[in-house]
Amino acid sequence: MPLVAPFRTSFGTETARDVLLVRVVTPDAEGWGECVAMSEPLYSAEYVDGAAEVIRRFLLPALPRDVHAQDVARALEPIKGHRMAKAALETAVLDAQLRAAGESLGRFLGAARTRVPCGVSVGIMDSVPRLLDAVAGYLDEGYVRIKLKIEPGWDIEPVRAVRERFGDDVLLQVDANAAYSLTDARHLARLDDFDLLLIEQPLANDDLVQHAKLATRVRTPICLDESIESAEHAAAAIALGSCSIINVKPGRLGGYLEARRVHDLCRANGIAVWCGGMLETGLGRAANVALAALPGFTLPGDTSGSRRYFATDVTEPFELVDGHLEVPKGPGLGVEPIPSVLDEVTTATEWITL
Ligand code: OSB
Ligand code: MG
Repeated sequence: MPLVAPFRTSFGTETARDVLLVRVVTPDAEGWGECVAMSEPLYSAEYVDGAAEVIRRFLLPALPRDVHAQDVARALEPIKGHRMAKAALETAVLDAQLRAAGESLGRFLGAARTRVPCGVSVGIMDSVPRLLDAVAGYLDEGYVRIKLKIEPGWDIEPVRAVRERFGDDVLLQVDANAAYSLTDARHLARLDDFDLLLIEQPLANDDLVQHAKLATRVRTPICLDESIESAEHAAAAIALGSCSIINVKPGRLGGYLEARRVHDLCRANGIAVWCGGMLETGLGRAANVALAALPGFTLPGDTSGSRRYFATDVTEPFELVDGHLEVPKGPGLGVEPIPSVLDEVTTATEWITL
């Protein structure tokens, strides 16, 4: 699916998403799960063709025919990693189960609100004026929080420019996608002047100890994304003091059930969470919005409207109302692919019978 504009981060530029959708068909219902793995293994080790392969070859054969969503993770446990692939499968099973039971995902997860406030993730641009135009457009659309992607050479100046143009009241944060090292601590401390909500994943994915050291050298709160692949990682990061905020991304964590576990753990430990995104279509977006309605999600998420990324979404588009998205109320994800749109973007399908 083509993106409305290139999305540049410190690890690369996306112009389209190659989306893997898992559709589970049971005697009672069908369910959908979106795999958030990207085309190339640049954000994490997973990539979309690898996810398809591991699902086909290892994950599906490990599932009992009548598996309950709550038992999927345990059944898949012997297979290491591949959390985005596992998440897609578990979500599809859960969606089918909830549709059969007539229960919405929000209700199942414990949503405490009917709508969630929305932030937007703004990519690295060719120039500061272009960035300011993009941010102005998003603020006009009603986004309540701006996240700027940063990298060495695109950090202090764009943040300063956004603060100067839009003022101190705009909720503003940055995401480095692991582009810095601890030797950049003094440079990163210059961001302290701009009253940011947080700096997301400044250092490498596996650097929990270094993030804890960085946290003593910058005042801006540190938020982890890539580093947290499970509730155990979250517990370790909290114990070490590596972060005071966690970006909860269900794909990265292996599914919505593990995401809820991380939410519960953080809530009990006074660690704020917010819902991240991976350029999801309406299917993944619907599930993220349900998750973001849980009570511990105290910061706006990267739950933007469909048109932030796609001119035509595979579901009815999610549209901001007063800076918020409505939590779907229907059974399961509460949204379905529009058959004609799905057909048009489908490049391959594969059916596997258990
Ligand atoms: O680091 O949060 C990230 C997109 C792809 C991979 C990683 C990240 C992102 C985003 C966009 O920041 C979030 C979204 O709007 O879906
Ligand atoms: Mg991130």
